[in-house]
Order: sequence, then structure tokens, then C-alpha cells
Amino acid sequence: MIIGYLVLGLLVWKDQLALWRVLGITRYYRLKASYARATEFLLPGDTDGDGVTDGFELFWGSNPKDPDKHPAIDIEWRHDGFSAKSAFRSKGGTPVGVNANFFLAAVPGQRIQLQARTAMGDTLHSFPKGFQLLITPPASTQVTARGRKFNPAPLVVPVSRDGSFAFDLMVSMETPARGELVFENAATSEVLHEVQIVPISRQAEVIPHVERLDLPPTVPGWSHARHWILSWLTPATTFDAVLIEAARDVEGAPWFGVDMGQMSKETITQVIDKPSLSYNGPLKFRVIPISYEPRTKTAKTQ
Ligand SMILES: [Ca+2]
Repeated sequence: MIIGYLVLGLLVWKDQLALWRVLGITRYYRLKASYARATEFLLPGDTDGDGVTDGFELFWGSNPKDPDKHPAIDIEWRHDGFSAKSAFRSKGGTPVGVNANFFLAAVPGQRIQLQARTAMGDTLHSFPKGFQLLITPPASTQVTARGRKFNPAPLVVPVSRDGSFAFDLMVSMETPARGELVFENAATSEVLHEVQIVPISRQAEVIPHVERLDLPPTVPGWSHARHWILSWLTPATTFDAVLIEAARDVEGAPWFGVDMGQMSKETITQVIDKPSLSYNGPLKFRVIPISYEPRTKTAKTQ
């Protein structure tokens, strides 16, 4: 048994293509993730402080003594056990995801509680003990630990073993402005992620017409996503753009933005079959007409 597991482990590590063909891509990644977790468990330290355990670095053929070399760490900062994003369809009809993880629409003066996690690829990993992020807000925005008082300083947040971390954010009411919120590894100052803060005001929500779109998987054996087509009537009011928000289809579930723009129809993709995202249940959507803040001042004629 154990020898079989080890031989399979070696195959996972050495001969990826052959296993892809035999197992299919999803099972291949699950298997790979399970071996990666085993090595993380055996060597959980982080000698070079880059945020990736020595075991995982060895598994991936990286250098656990060089903080400049490690598998990429990204931040999934909008999720509730699922993530969803807008998609457009290429000529062949294949949905292509647009990562909507790079903006945060925020109403100035409102405290926003953010729940996020560090991630490496599509699988679930443990992160080293003591891993911390430095979150630096733009001039117009303040960040703080959950429930604490705001101040303009950058924030150091601890990252749990499963990658999760939390913080609160507020855009200034007096001087709302766009700017980048930057996430760094606190130990090495490596920039891991940036997100643009977009100050907005919100109008009454519009409930979209939602259609399920069932497409064959893009890769045989790979059922990684579900799709919805959303369409809605353009509101009669004046607005700059619409914000599309998604939530689990249960009472009280938190809403978060999955796309923003000037469209009146959109395909939204829910990423599933990703071990780090446990919720594959039904979603609900809403469309919010928004104005960008501060409003562009129109020249007064009088
Ligand atoms: Ca490391």
C-alpha cells in the first residue's frame, strides 16, 4: 500500500502528462494536491520566509532557501466558499474568465469587512506559521484589524494556516479617490497582489433575469465551472456603470462584487471543483446602478 502510494507520488512529481491522460485533469490535480499537502505536513517550516513551506517548495522543485524562488502566491479576497467572475465568450464559444478580483467598489464612509485567503493555484494549501501580510492602503482609504479603529497606517495581518485572513476597510468620506490597495509579504516585502479601490454611490438594485447556461467542459473530464447569463433592463436614472454582485442563495449570505461596467447583459461563471472553494450550491445575483465618486463636477453656468 505504502509503496504504491510512494510510486504514485513519484509519478505525480515526474510524469505529469501521462497521469493527466489516465486520470483526467481534475483527479490529477486532486492527487497532486494530496501529495503537496503530505510534503507540507512533513516540512511545515519556511526557512526563507517567502510564505511557502519548505515541503511544498521541495515538492515543486523550488528552492526553500531562496525567498525570490517559490510557487506564486495569490490572494482570493472575495469569496464565501465560492468565487464567481464575469466571462466573455471567445469565437469558438468557449467562456473565458475575466478575473474580477482586481477592483473593490466601496461606498465612502462605510466600513467594509473583508474576508480573504492566500492561495497557490487551484488547490488548498497550508501556509507556514507566522506568515503575515502587510496591507498598504492608498491615501484615500484606511484599513484596520476586524472591528478596530481606523488609522492611515499600513496594517500587518496574520495569515492562518489555511491561508485565511480578515481586515476592515473604509474609504474617506471627505476625499474619496481611486487608488491601489497593496498586499505584500510582511517578511520579504514581495508584492503579492494589488486591487483598485473604486469609490462609488449606489442606487436601488435591479433584479436581473437569470438563465443557466450549460456548456460542455472545455477539457474532457473537467467540470470546473457553471455559467449564468444575466440580463436586465437599463434603469431610467442617471448612472455611470452597474455593479454585479453575487451571493449564496441563502438568507443573510454576504454579497460581493463580481463585475463592474457598462453592459446590460453578462455571462457569470462560478468556479467549482476547486478544493479551496467548498460551496457549489445555487447562487443569486443583483445589479446595482452606481455613480463613481467623487462625481465629476459639471461646469456651473451661473
Ligand atoms: Ca519558503
